[in-house]
Amino acid sequence: MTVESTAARKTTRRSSGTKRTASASTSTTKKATAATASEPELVQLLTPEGERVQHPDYDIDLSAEELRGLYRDMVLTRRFDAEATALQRQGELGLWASLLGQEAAQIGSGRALRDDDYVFPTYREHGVAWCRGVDPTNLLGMFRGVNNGGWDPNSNNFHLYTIVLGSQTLHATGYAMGIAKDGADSAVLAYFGDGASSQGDVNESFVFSAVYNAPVVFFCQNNQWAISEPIEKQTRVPLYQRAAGFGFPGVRVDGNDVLACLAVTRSALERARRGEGPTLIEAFTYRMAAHTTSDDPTRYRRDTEREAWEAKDPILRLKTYLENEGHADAAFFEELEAESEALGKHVREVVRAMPVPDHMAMFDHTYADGHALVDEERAQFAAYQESFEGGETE
Ligand SMILES: Cc1ncc(C[n+]2csc(CCOP(=O)(O)OP(=O)(O)O)c2C)c(N)n1
Ligand SMILES: [Mg+2]
Repeated sequence: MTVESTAARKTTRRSSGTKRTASASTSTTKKATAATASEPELVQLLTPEGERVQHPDYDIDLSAEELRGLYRDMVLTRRFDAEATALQRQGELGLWASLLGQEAAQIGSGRALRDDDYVFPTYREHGVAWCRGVDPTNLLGMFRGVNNGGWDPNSNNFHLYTIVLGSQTLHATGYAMGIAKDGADSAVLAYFGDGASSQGDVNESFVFSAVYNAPVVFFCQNNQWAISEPIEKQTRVPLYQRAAGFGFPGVRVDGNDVLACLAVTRSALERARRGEGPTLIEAFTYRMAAHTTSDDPTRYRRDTEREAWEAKDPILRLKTYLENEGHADAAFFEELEAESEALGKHVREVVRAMPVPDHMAMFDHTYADGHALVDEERAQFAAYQESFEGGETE
């Protein structure tokens, strides 16, 4: 069995002439959590080779049906994501932020939630949205530029996508403090990235949630990059260790292991429900695609790094496990393939049929009661539109 030794990744100073080395090599240790002073512990229940391993603090007992469900979630999410990327390339979307490689982190954590829990996502949580039952086509309106969000957050307890890095962690903390005041036992799950961990907002959220014992779980997807900035530019210590300085537990989980992500998130949510306060989960994963469709990662990272992470693919390892254990047969995989095709077709049809909104509508919901400056901008924009021959342009 091979266990990822995440901290084995060596970094070199990237001054002129030196290059960043590829990601972690694998070791042949039998223990699930190889840890030395320089190698942070990583919770793992399913190795990259699809072998089930045990962890003393986290375990999970799932039926074959539940395992197939997690696999289905990841496959359909990846398919939806690929479709959205293609739609952007065809000019149907203005932009897309792919989750490729992060399916296990998102499905594992998303499936740990109860219906009454509340989620505050970034802009990349398409897999979590799927778990919350948000219609995937609703995720595309904002990226097509036809609406400002696309869904009612309170319908699925899934807040709107948030672009301003880290700000949603403050919203999550405030919401969690509200839950505690109401005396409810729901919990809040707040997502953010390795880059966002440097934001003041995130650190302020840690302070408030710790001091007020707020029922919030911070789920950091450390996908190793913040656009072109590597994780080494964000922190001197493994991110999960920061939690200790704020007075709550932090744990690093294999973000490409859906079982471990589910087990760790479930445990942290239960802790929050018991009134024991926040937890920081660092899901150690990798952004396989570009930051967004506007980005070209070949400008700042090496192909060998991506290749090393391909061997740790979250979907492949669960497929291997399902097959080896006899939990899924050929018919299951064939049906899922057909379901993926149907989802792709549906997404394409819905996006192309999205109505073009009135140009002036973008001024409507900036303030609940209007604002003089917005009125001025509305008037300026209307005059600009009128300046074209024949009046307003399409
Ligand atoms: C406050 C703020 N600063 C800068 C940006 C521009 N920006 C958008 S995404 C991004 C990188 C975020 O990286 P990370 O938090 O690791 O999330 P990832 O995109 O890798 O999922 C930056 C700098 C922003 N949206 N908000
Ligand atoms: Mg990142």
